[in-house]
Amino acid sequence: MADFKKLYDAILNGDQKTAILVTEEALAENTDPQDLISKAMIPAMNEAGQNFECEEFFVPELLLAARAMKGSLKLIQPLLAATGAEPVGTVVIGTVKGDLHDIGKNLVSSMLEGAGFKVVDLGADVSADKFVAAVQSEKPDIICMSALLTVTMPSMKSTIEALNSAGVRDKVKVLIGGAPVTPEYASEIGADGYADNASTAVARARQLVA
Ligand code: B1M
Repeated sequence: MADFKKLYDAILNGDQKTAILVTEEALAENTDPQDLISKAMIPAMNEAGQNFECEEFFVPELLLAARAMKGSLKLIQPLLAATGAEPVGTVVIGTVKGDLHDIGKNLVSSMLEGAGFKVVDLGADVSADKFVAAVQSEKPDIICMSALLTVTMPSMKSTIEALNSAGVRDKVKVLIGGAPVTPEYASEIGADGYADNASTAVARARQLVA
């Protein structure tokens, strides 16, 4: 039986070694990787965020928690991305300019790969120009933008404006997501869709290429 509590505590306390060990044990017992993510890993990151808000945690603790989460995710990502099928579409994904949060974006990226999409991951802190260049070179069906900070959400709007100025907006669908993003914001800035988690992102992406 997978030790969800131990994984939760290891991530919250930034103990990467234990997080990796517990994840390895759980996967060896055929625990569903999605359960590890939704029942232990994301709740631990949420508590890290709450601790940060009430000043029990500071940036170094957040970094350690993120490092532990990434250690576990590295083991899980190949399982999410395993597919031998022809790509159902191409997605360019990135965290927008000014924003360094990449864990959620990486999760969305792996789930899209697992659903059969070819994913071109531009990383974090991606400028509007870089998104435009990737649309021109990769000719994706969809671009996915992630933002975790309220102050970086406007970068989503400027990226859509840059796609318009470059004359490529009508060649690609735009999906956005990230904790502070809302469906209302998506329609306000002219995105084609919004997803509040990685599974929904896959469902929306499928609808957009159908
Ligand atoms: Co930062 N941080 N952080 N942080 N951090 C938050 C986001 C915050 C909510 C914490 C808090 O105060 N409670 C807060 C933002 C407040 C706000 O603006 N609303 C915050 C802050 C303030 C900051 C700094 C400004 C702190 C400082 O320096 N004073 C700073 C900013 C740096 C920058 O980006 N320029 C900062 C820095 C960092 C670290 C670098 C230390 C680290 C990030 C490490 C990394 O990612 N490599 C970090 C972390 C770890 C967090 C928290 C604790 C966890 C984020 C996370 O990974 N969650 C976070 C608090 C929280 O979220 N509860 C916080 C787990 C992840 C799986 O969930 O990313 O939400 P999430 O992704 C989900 C969905 O949102 C969705 O699907 C994912 C999977 O279900 N989704 C998409 C995400 N992207 C999508 C794209 C899509 C669709 C769905 O496209 C279609």
